[in-house]
Amino acid sequence: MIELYTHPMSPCAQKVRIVLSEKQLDWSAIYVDLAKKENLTAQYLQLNPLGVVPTLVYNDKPIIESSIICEYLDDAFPEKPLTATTPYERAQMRFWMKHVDTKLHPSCGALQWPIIMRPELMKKSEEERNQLLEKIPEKPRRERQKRLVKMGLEAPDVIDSIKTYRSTILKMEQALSQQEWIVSNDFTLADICLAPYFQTIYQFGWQELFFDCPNVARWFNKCMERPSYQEAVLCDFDGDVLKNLREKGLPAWQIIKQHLADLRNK
Ligand SMILES: N[C@@H](CCC(=O)N[C@@H](CS)C(=O)NCC(=O)O)C(=O)O
Repeated sequence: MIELYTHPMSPCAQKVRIVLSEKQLDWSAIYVDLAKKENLTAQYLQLNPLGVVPTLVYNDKPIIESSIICEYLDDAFPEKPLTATTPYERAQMRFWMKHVDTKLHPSCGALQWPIIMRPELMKKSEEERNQLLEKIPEKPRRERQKRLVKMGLEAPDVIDSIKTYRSTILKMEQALSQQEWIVSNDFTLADICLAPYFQTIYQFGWQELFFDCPNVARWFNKCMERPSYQEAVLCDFDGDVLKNLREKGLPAWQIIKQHLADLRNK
């Protein structure tokens, strides 16, 4: 039995859910309420010492880190492979996956966190909030979240995130002008790992971030059209949810748009 500790809006968990769906595996979801910080309970930390979703449990063994989970699933269930075929393409695939983990993921967090998690934390007393934030195991993440709670979208992380998103989009546009998917004409784990970070753009209505990149737009539309994407991601964003997120994303867009214009004028 495969179990996945997950949250509907977590891009890392979305990646894993897309892989599970592509492979048509049976699995069960255990929802971790990130707004309530269930990810920082002693019980969850035993399973995932980093205190994050996703965690996959298979044969009673927990596996953590979303990209590693995706590769693990492709190894353990090789039917319908999602790994690129040639060694060069595999290197490219892993480059994109690493880029997502180290650059795009923190950037997405800095944009999404002030809109979704911060308001929940602000309902708590300052003491309770600080106690929760102190429990975050890794220092860079702890410090970043403290900054984002304190400064919201005014935090310096936000402009850096917009720069990272834009440079990623431009690199993707170049790659996608040569081939159908990000590393070749085959859909691979690299596409799966990138797509949820465009879901964030889409759900908040920030598509202007890639309005000048037709190949990226084509690629994301094709990702969204896949049954796996609909089953693993879009099913959690029905009309009302999407409407609500678009409303929440609008004030942030004014800030992002300004930073974007500054970047373009440089
Ligand atoms: N490198 C980890 C990152 C996981 C991660 O940051 N997950 C987020 C949701 S996308 C989370 O659980 N955040 C909770 C928190 O930071 O308190 C992975 O790829 O699995």
